[in-house]
Amino acid sequence: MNTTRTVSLIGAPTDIGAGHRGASMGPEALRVARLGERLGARGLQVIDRGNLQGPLNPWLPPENGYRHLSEVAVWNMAVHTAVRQELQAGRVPILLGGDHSLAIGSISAVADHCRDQNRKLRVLWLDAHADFNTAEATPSGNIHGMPVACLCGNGPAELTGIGNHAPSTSPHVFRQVGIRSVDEGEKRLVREAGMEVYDMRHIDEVGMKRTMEEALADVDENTHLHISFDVDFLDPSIAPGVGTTVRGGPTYREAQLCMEMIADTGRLASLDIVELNPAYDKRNQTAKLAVDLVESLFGKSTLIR
Ligand code: HAR
Ligand code: MN
Ligand code: MN
Ligand code: MN
Repeated sequence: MNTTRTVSLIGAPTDIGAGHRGASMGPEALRVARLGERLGARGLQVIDRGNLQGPLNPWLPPENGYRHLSEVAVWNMAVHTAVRQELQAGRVPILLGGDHSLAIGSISAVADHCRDQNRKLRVLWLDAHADFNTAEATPSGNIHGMPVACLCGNGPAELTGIGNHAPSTSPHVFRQVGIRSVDEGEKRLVREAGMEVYDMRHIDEVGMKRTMEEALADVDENTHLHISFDVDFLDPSIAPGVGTTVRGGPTYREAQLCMEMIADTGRLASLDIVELNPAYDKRNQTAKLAVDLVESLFGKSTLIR
């Protein structure tokens, strides 16, 4: 039996949904930090699919509450198709963002796949932000603040309709970890949706170990575990290379433990690495840290016992 897992790197070089330019350079920064080689050294087979293509960023103000809606939709359709194709081939897709609006394309593809395969979907959303905004609640119109809402059917048809099923998924599929910046209207929406949020206050109080035990509690044999890793999840003192830093995030060791506990489930089946912004980074340190953490996600451990 061939048990070698194959991962596919899919670059989506765009900042179309973001409030700062530069996340478009994320895919190359991750390659320069040797993401593919490091995963290869872990015994994984790695295919680099190169970069998807899409519209340039016109950098316009919001229209009806959204910035660049049509361009965001085009990028997400490309991401959806690419991710779906890798899943159907039995590979583990790794989306190299790009900003977090791209999770609409990747998670809608994962949700379609799970529906076809009769598998339970669980999404761990590692982020400083809840990304649950709507046109009414958003302070910015930036769609990277809206992907979770769109995936749950609360958004424009151009985005909620991506994939075979609208809505793609529902709030109970998500476990959000590291949250510490949620807009007022957005907070109300998160509460009403009953989404499980492990915010920084929770992590402060019970620690990362118990937080992850809770977040992973009902992951079972039949679970497809998707990780949406927004690099601004991390404390800015270790990860300055993002557009929207929020202080008070997980430390290096807390982040490692989070990744190691996910690896321990053995159920990781797809991944987004998003919001890395080399324009705000120094000597590619944030990309290197992201690669280090992704290695742990795929089973690299400092454990001796
Ligand atoms: N909540 C703010 C907004 O909607 C900021 C969102 C920032 N989002 C990301 N991704 N960086 O998590 O504009
Ligand atoms: Mn995000
Ligand atoms: Mn974020
Ligand atoms: Mn589909």
